[in-house]
Amino acid sequence: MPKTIYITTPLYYVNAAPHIGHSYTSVAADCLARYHRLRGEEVFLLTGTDEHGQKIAQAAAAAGKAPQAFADEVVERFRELWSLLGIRYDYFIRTTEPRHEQAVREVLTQLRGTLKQATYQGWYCTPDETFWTQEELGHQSGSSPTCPSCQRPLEPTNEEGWYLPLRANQRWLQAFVAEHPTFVQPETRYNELNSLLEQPLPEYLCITRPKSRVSWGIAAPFSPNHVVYVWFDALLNYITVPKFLGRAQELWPADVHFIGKDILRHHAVYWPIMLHEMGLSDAQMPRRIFAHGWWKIGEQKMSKSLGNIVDPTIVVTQLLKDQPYAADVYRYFLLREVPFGQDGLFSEEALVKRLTTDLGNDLGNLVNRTLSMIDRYCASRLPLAAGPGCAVDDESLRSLATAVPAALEQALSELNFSSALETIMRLVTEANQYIESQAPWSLAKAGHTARLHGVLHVLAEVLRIVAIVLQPFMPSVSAAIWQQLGLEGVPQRLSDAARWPGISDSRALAAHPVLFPRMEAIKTG
Ligand code: ME8
Repeated sequence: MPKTIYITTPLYYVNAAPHIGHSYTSVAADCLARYHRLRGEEVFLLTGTDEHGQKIAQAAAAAGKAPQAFADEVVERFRELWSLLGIRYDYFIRTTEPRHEQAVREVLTQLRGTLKQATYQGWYCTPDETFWTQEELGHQSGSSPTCPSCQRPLEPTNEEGWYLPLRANQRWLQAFVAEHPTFVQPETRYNELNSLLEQPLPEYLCITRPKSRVSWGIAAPFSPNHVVYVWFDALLNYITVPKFLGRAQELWPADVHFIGKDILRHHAVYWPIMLHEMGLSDAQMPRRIFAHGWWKIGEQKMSKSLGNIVDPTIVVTQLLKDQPYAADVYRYFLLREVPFGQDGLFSEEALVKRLTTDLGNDLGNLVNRTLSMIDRYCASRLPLAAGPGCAVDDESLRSLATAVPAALEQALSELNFSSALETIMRLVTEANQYIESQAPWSLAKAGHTARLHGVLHVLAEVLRIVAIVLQPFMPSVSAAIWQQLGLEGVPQRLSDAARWPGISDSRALAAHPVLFPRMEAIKTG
């Protein structure tokens, strides 16, 4: 039985509602999952929320709520957003789920012999829930160092607890990373990991917290005075879920962990070391970690704790309120605007520009013009026959269209979403140019009916292919194009995209309202 493709998102903290950054990771993960399903593969997409730790406890206290009640409320914001954006996950794990808590305790019990009990002196970043040793802070000395990752002030820590050996695993990890050049992507992050590993790692990672300081966590099984460090708890979800669902054989190892570059160290250092200590072999390590870039506002990372966030729900339901496929417009923007892996600047102007140009002027226009001409010149029925004459033009568009699935495959094997969309949109542009060069209205005037139907046949086939290949990116738009063409259901198989012709009976078009109403409607609406 082929392995089920297992894709994960980070477990987002429930200290505040989700913003564009969170939606980015989830949209990318959903797009990849949909792509594999379209290829006929079995896929399991795991997402969820990270609900323990000091940061959540503090946010709950500030809201005057108990941590669990607070988490119960915020988690709904994530679920609602994923539903709004068409994120189709197979399981939603909350780290407060008893089955997960139990599994974490079991792992700790199993690791008890390798853990060291000691007192830790160092620095702690509460917003990142991350320890830093004086060594790692390098040149920063004195009493108020800042976090190397988020630049916020660190708090001194002096804590008795249990420690996972990091440095003892460094050689193993270095060798593993060297032998698996695609373990971390993109290449910049792989290089970042290698430079990190060129320096000595801290000797240990403290994986417990004294209850006296942080009570909101999973009780450590062997110490009544400690809870489990939130990162140790959360990372384990990737393996606890397949285990408690009884699907570990089929799912593990994870194929892609999607993360942002802010949590590379946790995923590419702590996580493999945890798994290695748990006795997993090299072949059982996660296959790929992709650390994408940040959405920024000006020079700063968009972040809940910096308070400079853009709420995706507002973008979709207010800014794009007149768009029938608002969520897809938003998905398109995120995946097309910035090469996956690089940072991007979010602005409403940039979003509206993509909507107006790529989607309105190019894609929407192609669909609308083609279907209106089929209405007018073919009595609203899809023309089946290839036309006489101009075979060279037809052939060039046909070969471009039928090559798109392979190009998509290549781009998505590298998780290059923007390049995949660029390829699809190139086909759209070429098809619009084909309309100009073939001028169906002139063919109609001159009475060249066979050629006219041939041109519209080519265009209908292009639309059919566009509907299929757009499916992972814009599922509702894909379904709409498919239905407007009068085809049944929704695109099911990527392999159908390379077939030409793929429309075998002369179906009647369905109603075809404009897919992307013009910009003015947004402004005045
Ligand atoms: O780190 N741009 O949760 P978190 C792009 N609970 N992506 C962004 C972003 C931005 N400005 N801001 C956040 C945690 N993200 C831990 C994870 S996993 C076992 C535990 C995305 O709520 C990006 O994927 O802070 C980043 O890694 C994640 O949200 C962090 O979410």
